[in-house]
Amino acid sequence: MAFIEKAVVFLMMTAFQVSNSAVHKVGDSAGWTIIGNIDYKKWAATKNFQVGDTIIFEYNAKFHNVMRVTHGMYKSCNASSPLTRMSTGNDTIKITNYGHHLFLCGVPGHCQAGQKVDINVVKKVSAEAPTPSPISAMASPVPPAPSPNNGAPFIVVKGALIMPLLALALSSYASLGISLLVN
Ligand SMILES: *[C@@H]1O[C@H](CO)[C@@H](O)[C@H](O)[C@H]1NC(C)=O
Ligand SMILES: *[C@@H]1O[C@H](CO)[C@@H](O)[C@H](O)[C@H]1NC(C)=O
Ligand SMILES: [Cu+2]
Repeated sequence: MAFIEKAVVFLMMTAFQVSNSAVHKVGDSAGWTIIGNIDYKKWAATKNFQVGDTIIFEYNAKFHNVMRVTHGMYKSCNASSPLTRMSTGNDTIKITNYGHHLFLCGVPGHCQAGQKVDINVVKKVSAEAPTPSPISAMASPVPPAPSPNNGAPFIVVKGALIMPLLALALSSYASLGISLLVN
């Protein structure tokens, strides 16, 4: 019993993790470098970049930097007027919008040697349900009825998770009622 409950909780936490934002270290363990001919195009192609994700550039700040550039500058490895410039050796970028986020190393010769990366953030196409508006969420604080073939442990765990949510929803509902009365 206890094992099944733990397993269910673990599965639920894993499910939540999937929708959470990810952290991507450019070049993985190799980092941001010209040593080893890292193929950053290949690296980026294996990732699924999403809005909210974090990109980390880790490198030796004595030898490299990170510049965010336009498409034209990216193509021609022109580092003369970057949009932004970072040089801490451990630069973190939070993705806030869709599209191409283009970076190169501004040290002469490095971009030409392949130290450039295109972080292409595409819109998620999954059939994830849209977040309900606060009003409709408050107006229907009824948990879904458990299906008849659910095992008992699952219902226990589900109930344990749903009760605080239900209490929260009910209290919001109550405060909504009060504010409606006040108005
Ligand atoms: C690099 O970009 C700057 C600014 O856009 C431009 O003035 C310059 O001519 C470019 N250099 C080369 C080599 O293309
Ligand atoms: C880089 O920064 C991240 C947090 O943003 C930290 O977890 C990591 O340990 C840092 N790495 C180095 C080498 O300082
Ligand atoms: Cu470099």
